Amino acid sequence: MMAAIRFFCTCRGDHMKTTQIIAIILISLVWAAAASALDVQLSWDPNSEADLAGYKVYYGVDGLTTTEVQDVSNQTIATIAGLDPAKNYSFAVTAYNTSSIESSYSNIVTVLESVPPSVSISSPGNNARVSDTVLISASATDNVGVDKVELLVDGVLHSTVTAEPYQFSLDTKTLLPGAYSITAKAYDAAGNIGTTTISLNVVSELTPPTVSCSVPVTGSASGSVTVSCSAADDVAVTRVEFYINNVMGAAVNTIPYQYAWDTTSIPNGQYTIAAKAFDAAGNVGVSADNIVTVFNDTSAPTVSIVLPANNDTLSGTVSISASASDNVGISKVEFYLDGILKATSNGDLYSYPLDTLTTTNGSHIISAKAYDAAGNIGVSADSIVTVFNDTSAPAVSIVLPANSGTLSGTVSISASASDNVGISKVEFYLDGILKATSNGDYYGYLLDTLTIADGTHSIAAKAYDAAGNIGQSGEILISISNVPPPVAFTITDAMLALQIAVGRTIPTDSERTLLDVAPYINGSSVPDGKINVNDVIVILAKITGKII
Ligand SMILES: [Ca+2]
Ligand SMILES: [Ca+2]
Ligand SMILES: [Ca+2]
Ligand SMILES: [Ca+2]
Repeated sequence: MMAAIRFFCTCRGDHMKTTQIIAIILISLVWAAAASALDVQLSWDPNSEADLAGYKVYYGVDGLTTTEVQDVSNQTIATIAGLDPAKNYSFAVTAYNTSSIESSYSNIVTVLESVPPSVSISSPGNNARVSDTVLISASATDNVGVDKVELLVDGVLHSTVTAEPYQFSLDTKTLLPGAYSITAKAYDAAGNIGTTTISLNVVSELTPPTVSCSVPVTGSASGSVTVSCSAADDVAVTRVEFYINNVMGAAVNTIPYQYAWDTTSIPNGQYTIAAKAFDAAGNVGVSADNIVTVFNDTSAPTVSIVLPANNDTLSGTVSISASASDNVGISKVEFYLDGILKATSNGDLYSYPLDTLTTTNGSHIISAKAYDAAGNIGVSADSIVTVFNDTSAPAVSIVLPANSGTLSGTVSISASASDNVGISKVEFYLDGILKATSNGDYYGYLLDTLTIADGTHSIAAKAYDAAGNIGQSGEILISISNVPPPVAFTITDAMLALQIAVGRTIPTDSERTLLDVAPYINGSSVPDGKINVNDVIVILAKITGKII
């Protein structure tokens, strides 16, 4: 550290005893930071006496009562190093001659302490936003003493305070909104100056908007979620910003303050929703946090056909069933036949009845789709089935008895039946009334004709297949005759009748002769004298004229 001080020394040279340095003039004084040691450079006018031997520099703190001295020989320049910049130093120079006679002090020059006050602005903070009247508080200290503190706004002196507290009242209403530099300048008695500068942002008002938000979901949020905020301000809300996990998602300038938050492009998990509301002065209100759990179901259900099994053959109405599961839940299961939607099942049991008669015989594909609430779709493997419905009726015909036959006693009734699939039973009808059912390989039964009246009867059969198709046979007509064989009446029978007619066991010869026993059968004479069963017997009693 170098301070250069130049003295002009005018020394009268006539008498060394009275040698005087009559003028020492400071020509320069330079030093660096006060915190470091100070070097002061002195120079002075030379003494012109012939016996000059040298110079001595005297210096002391706060005057020359107590001094240090340095003999600097006959140089007219000296550097006093290592001084404390926090102290006031006084300097003087003497000249001495070859007889060691020393002059009195030259003029005394003083170097004041060079430590500036330290000053800071404690409030408001740097870059603070202010409005109306702002109290600016500064603190200033100095190694010696603070004389005054000045407040400058954008470099222009605003006011001065000479004693603590160093507080300044700044009316910002006289300022246009914007940034201003605020400088506090502290002076000490030595004229050292400490400064500090902050920036203040002058705004029209400082009341921030209020804002609160809601996310109208319960439980997990998914898809597009509407975040709604309400905001109010003493002047006007100019903007609401929406934040998801502290990252702005949207800014809205007008009511309604709503944000359609798309949750489908973010990972599932917990999110913090908040909003900031701004007014024209730049004041910001921040909402409370809303914690939302996002869950978007991206897993499709699994589904499989349980019934029918692959390669099953189906007929009639069959139950189609599926098994389905999902990480969240099944909303519905659709059943497809050959790719065409046939049924939708919403309940716990995923099934429906398929009437295979509504489709063609042959190979068909059964499949199912399962949906979850998020619209994910699981598709089952195909179940390949064969539909076969028997629509062909059996053929049936009566084998025995032959048509138009005459029957008596117990006779066999039989039929022949065939079907494209198989006969399940054959029914036998007599005169339209079911008489017997045959399930075995042989379609027949025994008819006891004695249980029915003699005469003409009809016989028919019906053949059934497993599908309920019925084949009807042709009708067979039979004649039943169970009358005993006719018995021939003889002359003996006629004699018996004569005996009954005459009232004697042995008719007389005359009666034998005169009575003619002439059988008439059904109104006709029977020349051979025989009477058949059921014939009407007419006995003529010529002798008595009686007719029996
Ligand atoms: Ca000072
Ligand atoms: Ca406001
Ligand atoms: Ca799912
Ligand atoms: Ca059939």
